[in-house]
Amino acid sequence: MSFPEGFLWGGALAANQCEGAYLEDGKGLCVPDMILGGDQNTPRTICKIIQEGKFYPSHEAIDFYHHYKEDIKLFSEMGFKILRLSINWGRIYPHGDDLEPNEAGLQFYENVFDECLKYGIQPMVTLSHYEMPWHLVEKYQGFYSREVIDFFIKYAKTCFQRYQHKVKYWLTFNEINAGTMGDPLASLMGLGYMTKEDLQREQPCSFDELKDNPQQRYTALHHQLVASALAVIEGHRINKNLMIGNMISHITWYPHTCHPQDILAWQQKDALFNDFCADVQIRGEYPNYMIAYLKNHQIDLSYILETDLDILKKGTIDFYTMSYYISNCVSADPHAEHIGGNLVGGVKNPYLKASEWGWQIDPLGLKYTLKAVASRYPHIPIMIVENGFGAVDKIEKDGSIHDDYRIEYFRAHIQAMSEAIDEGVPLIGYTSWGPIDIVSAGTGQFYKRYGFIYVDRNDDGTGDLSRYKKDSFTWYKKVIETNGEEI
Ligand code: BGP
Repeated sequence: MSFPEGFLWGGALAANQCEGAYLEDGKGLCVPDMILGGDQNTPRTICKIIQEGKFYPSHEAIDFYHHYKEDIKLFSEMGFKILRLSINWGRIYPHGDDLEPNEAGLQFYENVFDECLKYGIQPMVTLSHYEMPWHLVEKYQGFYSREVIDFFIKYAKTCFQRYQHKVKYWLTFNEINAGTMGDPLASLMGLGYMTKEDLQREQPCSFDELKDNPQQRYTALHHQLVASALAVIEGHRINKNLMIGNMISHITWYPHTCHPQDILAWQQKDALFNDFCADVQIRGEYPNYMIAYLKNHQIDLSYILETDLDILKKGTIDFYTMSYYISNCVSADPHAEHIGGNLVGGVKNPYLKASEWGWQIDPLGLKYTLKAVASRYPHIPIMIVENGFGAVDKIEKDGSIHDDYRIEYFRAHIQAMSEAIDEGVPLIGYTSWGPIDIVSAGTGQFYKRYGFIYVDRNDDGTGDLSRYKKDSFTWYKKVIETNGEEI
């Protein structure tokens, strides 16, 4: 086993999925606060008017806002070296376009970071993990409006200035490439984008009913890429020692067969989904294949200004990070068997098993992916900032939770990481997703759990929020203690 000295083991959370306290201490409403929870039979719905008496998972979540000391202590017990958290934009600028930041929000994160540092855990910050203030969605259609770039930069600068001596690793946007897919949930969460017509709706509607406008969506994504590059420039101007990265939702794609048509379909999918945003952020320019794709799809590119090209060139990132959960196949055959249940779709791989949500489990795919990323971008380090297994856990009468399926998932993925390192991949850290049970982003459920720590919280809003250690807790502690020698 070959994890380097000082390898950054830890976990990753998003503010909106754990904090709760959705209107406390001056926080404004954010995108997830407007999305109702679903369950196994009902999809999530959205409405611009909060529905009294209905269950919104982000409003209380697992109340990390009031439990952070207890939770960070548990993370330190596992030996975490790093904790990836997001700052909720709406705690700092409640409406997004406010003139002054909200001191109570700034102080909250200062306290959280101090608590981490007390245990030798370094905090790592995502500036925007699906947490755009709702006011920016309603008034500006999120990043579709160029003005939102300035609001984001003001927010980013406030955070860099305040926390530069406590936080070294920063990510601008979570899964910035999510907006390339045209899925309305991903567009809203990632870009804060909805069409004008859909924003008029006064009744809750499911995401399937929302419209996609590719011209507006690609405009919004471009503005987000410019905002990200500008944030890198500003962050480095404030403190040149900050390490500022991107964050890619990496779905590993395979051609379904070796038919040349499948190979071409796979190549295109991989380029558009995985490579495009990373190429812009690392190489500092739009790749030719993307310009061609947009033109071929009648997208008017006049939203790309000359000055933007300069910003993209200068604002390249310091390290590559990704989430990795699954792999899927691509087929040119429209009749190939598709997988249901996840946002990105894809064709079934007969060699892989899937979780209850259709997420295909592929540890070797992680090795392949790490090697592919390292050879595409050979000059920067890599960190996996999300990876984990969403499953239904059963709590026994004595409070124990036997989650060997989760241990099995992690064991195989950590093994794959170590093999990739042996083959030359410059991997510097690993933050598992949801080290404590939190709200699921895609389904809004508590039923889908990721944690090493169980939280007594259910989809009907019941549960007293007590924390319990699962079997995986002790297992991950050992992994960290032995620097990946014992898995
Ligand atoms: C990623 C998001 C996370 C997270 C994770 C698991 O896409 O960055 O916020 O939730 O996926 O997805 P889910 O919660 O839908 O199971």
